[in-house]
Amino acid sequence: MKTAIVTDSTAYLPKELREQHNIHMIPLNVIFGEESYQEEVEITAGQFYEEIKNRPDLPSTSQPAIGKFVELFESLAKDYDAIVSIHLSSGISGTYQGAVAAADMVDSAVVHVFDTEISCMVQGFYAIEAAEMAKEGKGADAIMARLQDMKRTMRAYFMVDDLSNLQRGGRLSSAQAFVGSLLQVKPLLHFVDKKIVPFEKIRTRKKAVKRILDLFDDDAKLGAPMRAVIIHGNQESEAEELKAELSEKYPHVEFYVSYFGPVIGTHLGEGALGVGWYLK
Ligand code: MYR
Repeated sequence: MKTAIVTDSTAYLPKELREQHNIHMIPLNVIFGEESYQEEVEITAGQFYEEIKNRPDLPSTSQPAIGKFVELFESLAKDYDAIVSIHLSSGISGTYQGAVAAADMVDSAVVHVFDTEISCMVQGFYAIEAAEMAKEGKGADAIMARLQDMKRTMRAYFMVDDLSNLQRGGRLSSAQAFVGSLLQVKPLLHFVDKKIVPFEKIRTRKKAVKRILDLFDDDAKLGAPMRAVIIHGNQESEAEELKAELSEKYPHVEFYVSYFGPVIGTHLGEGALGVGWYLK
């Protein structure tokens, strides 16, 4: 049984990691005025953060066209018996629904579409586990069951420097009055039922980071093998420092550093920081 693993660009798995695990990637788009760029293919995170410095307005984003999904699934169907396609939360993007619609149009392979209910490298963890299982020859049903099971322990908390981007893009699910009261602080955010909601109101970035690390410690102190990622919006050195500190404190945890790329960066703005983890 040969199963192909697909994820979208918002998993922000670096090319080497995708190649190492044989993960296929379909890009979302970031749109500056009339120009649309496929992220991770035509525009890197570094170029994106450079570009937004010179522009008064943030760009917009769009999901991959259904035709692109069909093209990819049909080409993979030549070499694989089944496809598992893993995507960012259906509560913040139409990408998952696009993949489901394309899966219905492809007869040459069975396509299973998975809604991670999250995004970024946390989504990437699902893709990596799926790829590890596919390499061992496990079938799509077993992979889908494991992905579903991973949701039990998957956690992610993040914060942004300026909440107005998320609010403007319509990706913050909360009562308007509550959002207004959050604009001056650094609320911790997380996903509930596929949508982004405030977790706690916190006054400063330093306290928000500390609170995330306390939440992480609640799970990590149990000593079970875990994977964790620190995700940054153009703050690589802060993320690397945090990784070094945490790796020393929690030797049983496999740490990664990743980034909020162009599409997610459009909605979070520069300076966002998040930590995600799960029990292996
Ligand atoms: C689209 O245009 O379909 C893409 C919309 C993406 C919305 C992104 C909202 C922010 C997600 C933050 C994820 C943090 C994960 C740790």
